[in-house]
Amino acid sequence: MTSCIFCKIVEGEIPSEKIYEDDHVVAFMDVTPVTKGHVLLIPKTHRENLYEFSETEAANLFAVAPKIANTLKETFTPAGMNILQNNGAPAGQAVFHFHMHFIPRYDETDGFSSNWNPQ
Ligand code: D5M
Repeated sequence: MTSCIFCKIVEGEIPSEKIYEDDHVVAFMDVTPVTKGHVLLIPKTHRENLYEFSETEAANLFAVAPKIANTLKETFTPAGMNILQNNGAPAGQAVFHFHMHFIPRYDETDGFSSNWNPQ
């Protein structure tokens, strides 16, 4: 039995607000959103960080990124969007199952710090 919280989301063992799913990836709402519409995109196969990806796995994940970004753009009409991911605790990674953050940006008061580090 896995102890990885995102593997549990993939398996449906804990609840999540999924907005997209295919054979390779799942996207769901971040439980502690930095801004309205903050989404995480993850591979279904457990990969701790980007260093562990094969080219095919990377292609499968990155292929979905425009779809997620456009869905958020149409749904929330943000002024901009940050797409980022953290590799390793010193870089701010808190959950050790790869995830790409999609963070819609509204204006300078939307709560996002340019020095954002969730730890
Ligand atoms: O970001 C880890 C992110 O994972 C952080 O924004 C909270 C989010 N998180 C943690 N647990 C959950 C669950 N259960 N559902 C949705 N989102 C979650 P990092 O880049 O590792 O600092």
